[in-house]
Amino acid sequence: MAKKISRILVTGAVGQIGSELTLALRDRYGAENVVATGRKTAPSGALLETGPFYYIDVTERASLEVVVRKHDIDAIFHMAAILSAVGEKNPQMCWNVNMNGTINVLECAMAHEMATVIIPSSIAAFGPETPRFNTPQETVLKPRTMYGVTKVAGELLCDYYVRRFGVDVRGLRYPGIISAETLPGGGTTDYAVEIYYKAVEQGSYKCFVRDDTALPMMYMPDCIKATLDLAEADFSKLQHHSDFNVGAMSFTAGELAANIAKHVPGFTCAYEPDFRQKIADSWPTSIDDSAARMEWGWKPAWDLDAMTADMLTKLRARHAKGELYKGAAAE
Ligand code: AKB
Repeated sequence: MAKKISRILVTGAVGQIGSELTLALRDRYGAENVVATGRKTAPSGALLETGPFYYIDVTERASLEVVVRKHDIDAIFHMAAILSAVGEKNPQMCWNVNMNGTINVLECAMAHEMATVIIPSSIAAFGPETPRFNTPQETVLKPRTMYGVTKVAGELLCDYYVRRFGVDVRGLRYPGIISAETLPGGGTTDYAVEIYYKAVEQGSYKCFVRDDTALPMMYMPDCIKATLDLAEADFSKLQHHSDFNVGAMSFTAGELAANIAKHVPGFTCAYEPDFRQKIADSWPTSIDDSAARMEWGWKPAWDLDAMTADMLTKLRARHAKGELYKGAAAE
């Protein structure tokens, strides 16, 4: 019988997804049962005020072990990772953090017979040889970025621990995630978040990919729901484990700018592609997520129109309080 999740540790809890996921987990499992951890960046008030927080380095197993033992942890949501753009600037650091972090979490989960471990993957696992439209679940995985290399290796490593050691590991291939609370740190899809902040702050944006660049994206409430639903799915019904495709919406940078302009009169967007264009061009434009739909009931709720209206409402409220750009990239 599958074990029940009771006491959770979140790595990368100060990052874009980790910061909102930690609060959602605290609502669900009780604040004192969800331990937030980060490496360097100071946590926001909400993270500190609502439950325990520790600084750890996932590349050092001992620092993870101390917190796991102290809080008798039985589930880890491993969100700490170096993303694609930063990874291309420092590939060795990307390999070290992503691979050693992943194996330390897996070893720790095995040693403590944990109920479950969530280790996300990404659309970065795909590469230019992968079919770009409606990218299948099973397909060519030949990424060109170090981040993508660590995601493919991570998926294989996680599935190895499932089959070889019986560790309950699950993961999703996140698309670009868009949110109004914490800025992403060093990804290629960051333009789809920054554009909203700049629209609210200054009514214009300089985008680092071409206007015809189409990528799969997801709004944060769907991202949190997908992560929690997968974590709580019946393990015996899962045929896949660490590599679920999950889709929500796909649009070009130009369509995104036009959508924002409907709500921000006079909004303008200029396009000045940099090194991240090549990364974006190697990723899918849309995702076939039928395995996730069939195996654990995945269904997104947010589309571009609804997301834009919600993002702008939230960011305008934060702007009025003088809060924007405080939650910069976290490690
Ligand atoms: C990135 O752009 O690197 C990430 C991702 C798609 O995993 N947001």
